[in-house]
Amino acid sequence: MHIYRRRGWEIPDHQVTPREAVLGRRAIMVAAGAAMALPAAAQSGAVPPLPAHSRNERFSPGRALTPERDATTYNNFYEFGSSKSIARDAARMPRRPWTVKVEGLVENPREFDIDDLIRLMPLEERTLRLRCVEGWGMTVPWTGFPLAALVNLVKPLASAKFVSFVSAQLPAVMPGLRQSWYPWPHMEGCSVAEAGNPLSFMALGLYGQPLAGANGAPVRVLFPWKYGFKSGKSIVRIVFQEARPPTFWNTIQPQEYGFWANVNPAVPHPRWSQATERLIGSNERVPTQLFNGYGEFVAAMYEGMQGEQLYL
Ligand SMILES: Nc1nc2c(c(=O)[nH]1)N[C@H]1C(S)=C(S)[C@@H](COP(=O)(O)O)O[C@H]1N2
Ligand SMILES: [Mo]
Repeated sequence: MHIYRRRGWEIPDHQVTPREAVLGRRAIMVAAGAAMALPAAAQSGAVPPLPAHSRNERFSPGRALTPERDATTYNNFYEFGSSKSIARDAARMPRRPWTVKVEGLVENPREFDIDDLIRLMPLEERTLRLRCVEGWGMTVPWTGFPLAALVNLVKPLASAKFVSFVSAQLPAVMPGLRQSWYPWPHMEGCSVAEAGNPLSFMALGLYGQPLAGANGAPVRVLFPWKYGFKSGKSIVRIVFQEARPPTFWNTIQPQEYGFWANVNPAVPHPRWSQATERLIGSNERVPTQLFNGYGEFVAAMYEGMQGEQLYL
């Protein structure tokens, strides 16, 4: 396997095109001619380019990057349907105007226009792994800001114990919402401590470009040590609260998808093993790691929580 480890003097990850992506694109152009457009080209809503930002190497994954084309065309986004091929439909996501309301048990509740939020927050690029509970994984460079920066701005009250993340519910562009047996809107949650962890991230971009609809435009949350279903897309509302919020997959099937959902290769899903994962793009199978390899940053948060189902 080709592992790409960036050194300080090298160019940012988003400027490095993985070899597979180059070959894939060339093959597409030869096969379909110049009229072939990647889904990103047709995104709806004019979005300004991401402002200048630095790179944060603290969480560098030591794993090859997933080709951009795979990360942007193989997705889970049930609002657009339950297939992996929703990128074309999700390109209809209206990315502007967009507001994110932060409310509940905080000193400074606030409704942010997305571009004001971008100006206020400390932007950085960081490369993270994402591990889906279904058994696949990817490694991509995200641009965004630490969720902790937003938490510090709104100042949670001492009574706030949990945070919920509500995704957009836009019937005009989201055919998946017609699947009325799902508990829309998509909602996810974490503890206030988890929201303040330096690994928790609010992503605005992928591979140096503003997020495409498929990856959760214009802003989505990322908890890279948890199964991917915790990382809600297209966030419109963040609520600080005392009670643990109901969450999407946990409501649908609590025996299969827990609230904490920390990645653990030793705890199988009731219907399949979690010992290994398939890297999308290369299809290589590699061992899954406890906390998706991020234990040094997050394990301490779960000490003394033995009574909880932390790994499902
Ligand atoms: N709103 C919303 N967020 C979501 C989902 C979804 O269906 N709806 N799918 C989740 C799942 S299961 C995964 S694995 C990741 C996938 O993120 P990606 O498509 O950017 O790889 O998004 C998560 N966030
Ligand atoms: Mo997932």
